[in-house]
Amino acid sequence: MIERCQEDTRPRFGPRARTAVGLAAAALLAATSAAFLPGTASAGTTLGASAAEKGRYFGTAVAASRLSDSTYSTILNREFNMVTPENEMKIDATEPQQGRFSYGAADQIVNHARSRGMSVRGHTLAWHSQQPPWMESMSGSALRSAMLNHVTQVATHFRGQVVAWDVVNEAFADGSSGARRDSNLQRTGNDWIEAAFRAARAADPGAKLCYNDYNTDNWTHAKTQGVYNMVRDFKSRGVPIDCVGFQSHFNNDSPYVSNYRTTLSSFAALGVDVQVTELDIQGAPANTYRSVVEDCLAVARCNGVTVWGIRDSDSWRASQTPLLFNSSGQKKAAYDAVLAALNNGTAPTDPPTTTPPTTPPSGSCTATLQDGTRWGDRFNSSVTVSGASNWTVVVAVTPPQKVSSTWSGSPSWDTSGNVMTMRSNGSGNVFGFTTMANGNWNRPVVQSCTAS
Ligand code: 9MR
Repeated sequence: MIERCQEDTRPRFGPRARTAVGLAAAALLAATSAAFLPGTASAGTTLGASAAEKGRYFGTAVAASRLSDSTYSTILNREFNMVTPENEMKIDATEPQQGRFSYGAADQIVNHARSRGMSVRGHTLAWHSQQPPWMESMSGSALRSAMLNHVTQVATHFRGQVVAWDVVNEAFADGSSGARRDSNLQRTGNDWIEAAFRAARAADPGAKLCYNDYNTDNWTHAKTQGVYNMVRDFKSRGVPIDCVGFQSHFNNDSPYVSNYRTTLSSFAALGVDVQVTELDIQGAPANTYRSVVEDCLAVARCNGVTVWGIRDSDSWRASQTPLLFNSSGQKKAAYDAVLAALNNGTAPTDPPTTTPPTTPPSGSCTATLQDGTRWGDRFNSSVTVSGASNWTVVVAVTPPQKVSSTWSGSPSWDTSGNVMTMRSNGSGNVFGFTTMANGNWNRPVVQSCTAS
């Protein structure tokens, strides 16, 4: 993990950042509202304040053209503490002609948000869609250079002003392939995504760098697994990725599923933060909105929820009335459900501090694998270690099996993704993991146990 700039006062996502939020962001936010500060005793009465009490944020997409609508801006300023420009930071908006950058509408949103103590999520630096015509017609190394220059220029312009970037948006295909989406960017080479992340890190080392996509909510879907495998690969190779955004546009064709929490927690277990980035739900059923918020709050590394618009009339899917406020700006039942879920939720706890052992243990240990619960598509295993408190256990699964989540240990992976090295993390001598069978039900194999 790359160290953050110490002088950067942007609020940070995540439980490890809460001390920083409490100090650095206090200075930033105190001028506007004490209710933003985590730790306020009473239950919040707005979405942003309630989320902040739980160490999270609650955000919305914002259109610059609507800021002059007083009903819109009144709700925005009252309820939200994170803003995503809906279209104003996209490639066609920020570089309409090659090499000529245009930031007026994006700056307007950023200034509106930051002057009121709200944070900003940048959306988006590299995407197959909403490219300006000059970029749409490019290919090969010229396109690769133009894309990297765009990432560098835009991330540099907003350096210090956005807490996170959707560096790459929607790069995976729908359907059963789990593969990358074909696009002019993809055809520049499979490494275009990691190249974009490295350029963004160089341009703004203080921003969290996220991959963002839709239809990645259902843990069993190939697209979800495809993104998961990319993130796992990036983490294992040191590609600078910090977070994964789940757009979560739910409707009758792409409904909320109860394994959503598993999806969020499985990605988080890879060592990235997760966020719900573009939430809207057809018909705005209160129960589904509540479930989404509860799922986020149940995952320590889920930093916040952003809805994709304020009133139904602001939505890209207005006819589905999918948002928390009706077209007159009145709170809907889903609003009350979300607020209640935030107020009932829990703040993430900081990771336990471990006391280093006084005498360094050495030598070997024994690791015994036991079968756990089995489902239609996956199974659990647990491993009990004896003979050491500081241990390293290597476990292999059989391709095309994939380990989807782990607990009570610190995992790392070889490049194939099939060999997991699990290190003790102070939480005991039993760790566990879930294996997606992908048609193969072989037992995982313990290859070694080493005391250190
Ligand atoms: O809400 C955005 C809408 O105003 C634009 O016309 C549309 C153009 O592609 O993009 C919408 O936002 C999308 C977001 O940038 C990425 N995820 C899907 C969103 C809904 O289409």
